[in-house]
Amino acid sequence: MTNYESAKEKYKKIGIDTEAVLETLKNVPVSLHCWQGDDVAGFDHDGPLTGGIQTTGNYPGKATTPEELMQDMEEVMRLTPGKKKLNLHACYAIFEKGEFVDRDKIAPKHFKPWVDFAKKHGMGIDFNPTFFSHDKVKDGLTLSSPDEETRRFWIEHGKACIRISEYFAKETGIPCVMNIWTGDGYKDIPADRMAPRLRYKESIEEILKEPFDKNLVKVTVESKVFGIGVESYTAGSAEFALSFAASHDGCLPLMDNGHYHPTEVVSDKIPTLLCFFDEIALHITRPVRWDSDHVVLFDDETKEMAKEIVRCNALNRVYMALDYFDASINRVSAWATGFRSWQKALLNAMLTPNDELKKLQDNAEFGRLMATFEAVKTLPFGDVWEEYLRRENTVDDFSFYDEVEKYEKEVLSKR
Ligand code: RNT
Ligand code: ZN
Repeated sequence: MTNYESAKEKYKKIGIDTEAVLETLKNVPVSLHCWQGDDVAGFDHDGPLTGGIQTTGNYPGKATTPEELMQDMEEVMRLTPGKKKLNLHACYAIFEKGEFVDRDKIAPKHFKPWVDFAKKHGMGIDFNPTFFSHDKVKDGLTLSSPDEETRRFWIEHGKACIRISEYFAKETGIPCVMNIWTGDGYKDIPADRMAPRLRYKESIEEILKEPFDKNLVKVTVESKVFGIGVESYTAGSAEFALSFAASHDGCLPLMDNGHYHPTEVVSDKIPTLLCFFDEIALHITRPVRWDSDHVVLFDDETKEMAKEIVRCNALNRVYMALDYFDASINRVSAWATGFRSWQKALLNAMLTPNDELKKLQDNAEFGRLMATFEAVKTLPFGDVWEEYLRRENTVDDFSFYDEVEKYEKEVLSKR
């Protein structure tokens, strides 16, 4: 009997069919962000990363061209099990030699190579307007700016991105999630907290006037509590994003688990929002003390978020996207480790006897509930994980870094 077969028996005893679990898991799409590959640089500007976000580290071998970024992403896909969706930012537009088009004028054709890439790998595409790292960000503001010309520019950018998102959906046959996040806010105590939010609200409403098919493009609004240099106030606060999504047809809230106060947990917010929204979206990251965008690991809160999605039966109601960027270690390793961790968290959630545990809660058998929770923790999860990797033709955990090192030697070190 193999380790997997013995694990399968153990799980069967608590009512879990590991075969069905593996079949489900490999078909759940998770959005793989392009921006771990080049420290959120993109191809449409030379300036620094702004908007209250920052990458730290300068590990060698970073991708600097679309070809390199795609090559690295293919390596990440080879190193990870499970179904992927491609997540792009508008600043990753690909121009012809000598061509430059500003963000208010970008068009589907600037993303044609990405569409070809997605089709080659059978992936859908998600999209993000890039409201940062640009000289039209005025005094740290975009959609909430009091300056009409600035606001107009960024509204036009949003509209262009809706057109591009619809193009992605039509080309791939898979709906595109288009996420609006701006770093708009103030370093120090503002004198007016409402007007920027009203302008932000009106700007998104303007963007949404662009005609589009709501079944093809899912517009999400991402909130944030603070950013670097934007410590005192952000226009797109949690209440702002939630209220906006709740009051605008076809709009969904997006929660990034790095964007809340340290004792708040997104795992508890997932079932809450699922009571009110048909669909919600997530940015999965790892905050260390703050929104530090560390690589996602198989840690407690990551497990808990996955558990909530699974036990709410909401795998088809939650758009899951990864969002982290670490430049201090091998970027391909960082990228793939985060994806593998989320796959582990989903598998772990599916290997939990959720129905039985729910019954214990309803029957107020709290002692038994605690004991069962503890018993589940030492089930042979690793044996099922290994089997999943084997079936997905993916390297096991202990050989993973050897593969990374090989790629570093053969490709990254030559850049
Ligand atoms: C920033 C937000 C945002 C970005 C990406 C690059 O704090 O999390 O989602 O990380 O758009
Ligand atoms: Zn995010």
